[in-house]
Amino acid sequence: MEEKLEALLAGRFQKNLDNCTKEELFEALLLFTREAAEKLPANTGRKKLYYISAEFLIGKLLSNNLINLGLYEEAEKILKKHGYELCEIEELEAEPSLGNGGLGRLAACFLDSIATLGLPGDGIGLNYHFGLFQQKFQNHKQKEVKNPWITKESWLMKQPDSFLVQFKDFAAEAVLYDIAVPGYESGCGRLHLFDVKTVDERIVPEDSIDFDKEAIRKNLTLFLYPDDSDDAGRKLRIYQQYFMVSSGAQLILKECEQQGYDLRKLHEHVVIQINDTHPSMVIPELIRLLQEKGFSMDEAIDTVSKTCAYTNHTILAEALEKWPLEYLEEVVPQLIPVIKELDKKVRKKYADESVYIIDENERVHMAHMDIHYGFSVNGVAALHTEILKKSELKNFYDIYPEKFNNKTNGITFRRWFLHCNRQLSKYVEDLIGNGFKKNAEELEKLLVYKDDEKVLQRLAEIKLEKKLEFKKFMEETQGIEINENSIIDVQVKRLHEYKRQQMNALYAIYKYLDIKAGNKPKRPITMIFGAKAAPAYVIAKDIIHLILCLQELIENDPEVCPYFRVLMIENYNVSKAAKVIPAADISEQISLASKEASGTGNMKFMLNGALTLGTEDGANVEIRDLVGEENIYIFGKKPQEVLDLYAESAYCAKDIYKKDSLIQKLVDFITGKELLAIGEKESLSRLHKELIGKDWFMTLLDTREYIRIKEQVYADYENQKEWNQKVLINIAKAGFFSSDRTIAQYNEGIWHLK
Ligand code: 26V
Repeated sequence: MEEKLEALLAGRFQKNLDNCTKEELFEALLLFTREAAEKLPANTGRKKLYYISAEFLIGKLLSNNLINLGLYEEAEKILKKHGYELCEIEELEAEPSLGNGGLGRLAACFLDSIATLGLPGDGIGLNYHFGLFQQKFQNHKQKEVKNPWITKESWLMKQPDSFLVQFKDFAAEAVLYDIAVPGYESGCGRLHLFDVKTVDERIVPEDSIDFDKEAIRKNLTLFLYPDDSDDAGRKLRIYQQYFMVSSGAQLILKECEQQGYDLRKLHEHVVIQINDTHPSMVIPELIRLLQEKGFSMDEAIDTVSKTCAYTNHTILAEALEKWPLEYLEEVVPQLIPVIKELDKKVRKKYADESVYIIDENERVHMAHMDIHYGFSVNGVAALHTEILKKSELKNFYDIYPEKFNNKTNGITFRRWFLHCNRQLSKYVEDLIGNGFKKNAEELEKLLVYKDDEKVLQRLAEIKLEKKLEFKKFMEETQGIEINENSIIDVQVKRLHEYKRQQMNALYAIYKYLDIKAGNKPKRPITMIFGAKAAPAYVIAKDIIHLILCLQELIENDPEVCPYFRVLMIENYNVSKAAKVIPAADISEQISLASKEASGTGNMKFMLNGALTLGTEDGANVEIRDLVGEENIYIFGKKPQEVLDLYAESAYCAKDIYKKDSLIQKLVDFITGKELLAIGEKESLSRLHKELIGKDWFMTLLDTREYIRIKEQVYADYENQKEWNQKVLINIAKAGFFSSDRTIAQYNEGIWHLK
């Protein structure tokens, strides 16, 4: 490797390992690693998976690719010899933020596991030139700035393929870039990212994310849309989605024909996993393309139905895509006859209006199309799948019980353990050997050390080391000096009311007032938030404003800040996750029960030795079942109670506010004189009003119990032996949440690849 790096540096920059800049070294490493990945044999077989998704939140790739290629240690050694630290060089990589949050990150973890398990499978998505906006804090508010990531040399490898995608009023040429996905000590998969040939990044001004919407035809792949776009944004999403699925479908058929397979047996050679409803138009598009190749409508429908499988990632009604037929007519009229035929067949068979594809308001329900014309429907955690079957999709489950199945989410341990926590994973290896790297459930071997004081002590030391690293990072990036001896209590995830960051903020107010009243905590507490709000989601931005105002208030209060601080990480993203998660003691997973389909952050924290403080929601339930009640902190109303409250419209925030003087005090603090002196009245009053007048996600319902249990968690931390035992048990039981297990189950139950 050393000679190759020297050769690259000489060839490109006339430099060597002793006199190059860090930037030059990074580029040499990138080129070296890209080539090594490209050279890996592709995983092959007689049937291939296409994981089609509007988002692949891959994050930085250098270190992870080196790990998977088995080259990390060697690279580290060579760099050290010449006076560099690999972990400093990896900082120079621009982060591809090609996803909003959990859904996109899951797709990235899945690609890693598919390649690692040797399964023939590729991702299909879009090459957004600007990933999710970059977040800046200004006047205690979120400001969005464009987020370019494509540099001259990158992981993208231009492919010769190009496809024509026809819209009503223009045609776009789709070009293809691939990113190699090396498996861990295994073969290679690919991420295919389609791009519009004519994209011009210069039409977006430097300091914003606005641009001329008229120019969109030439620039369909300019932006990843945040998950709450307005009407204009919604139409753009249809363009993007069709661009992705049409070029994707053409690629799939082309690869199939190149292999010499009979398209009439498509389902024996191809399986398409539809990641949420963003790629659902692939169903009518494939039917249309097969008709062009001589299939009758019925034959095409039958073949496609045996090829496509759908994953549902949310039960939030507002997140389930329903496109006005009119919009589709304006963008992709060629799909309308197919969609109408699909709907007609459903209407002929079933009297129940709730399962129609086109509803009475002429809106096309994308999920309904997937369920009728796919062969599998899965949820992403046990509880989530049960809710789909029993309530959200009950009418479909009654028709097709055999299609429904659960695949509990997982995370890749290469990134979320081996890479982000080398100290811990090395120590684990010393204790139980390296079998866990290939079979994560071997982590259970750690359980024999449950009473070993030395081991428990070492776990605590590693946590302290990770806190010190995080401290250094926060000092360098935000000028904030955290106390490494404090309890680090973390809530990092997209900002959404159902995730209830606002409840955590109410706790912060509680604690602030309690300390002001003279009750100092036994040990300092650092509460950390990290969250982006969708730019048009007003209340979410108000919640960020509240948290930043609280931060300002407390940082300037010498009576409080030695004991208790509230800090917000700016521009929370994948690489920042990898820094804060290993430093955390407490993992906040406090969504309103039934609303978080799974969560995957919860798994990352557990694996890195943080204890979960959470509601009975998503995968938290499975974490509890694995570690036992004693090793997790679960609180709040249960999923069924919440579903009943919605069904009976029985929740009234104002009643709680009126009856409970503590809650009233905390909520009123939002518009009290302390915060108004710092923040903006309009924003804080709007949030105050929302919490009392609406509170759709029932914050006030669980606030009291939340305060009680959080106090309990902080008190329990003082018994370090018991705390570290719980930590050890959590790490030992985390093996189930490896995405290798998830992918093995997808293959067993849905894909049948090998
Ligand atoms: C989308 C939208 C769009 C409209 C406005 C509100 C809203 C709220 C949420 C969403 C999310 C859609 C799908 C999604 O990202 N689901 C996430 O998928 C993860 C991977 O399965 C899972 O761990 C998270 O619990 C789930 O929220």
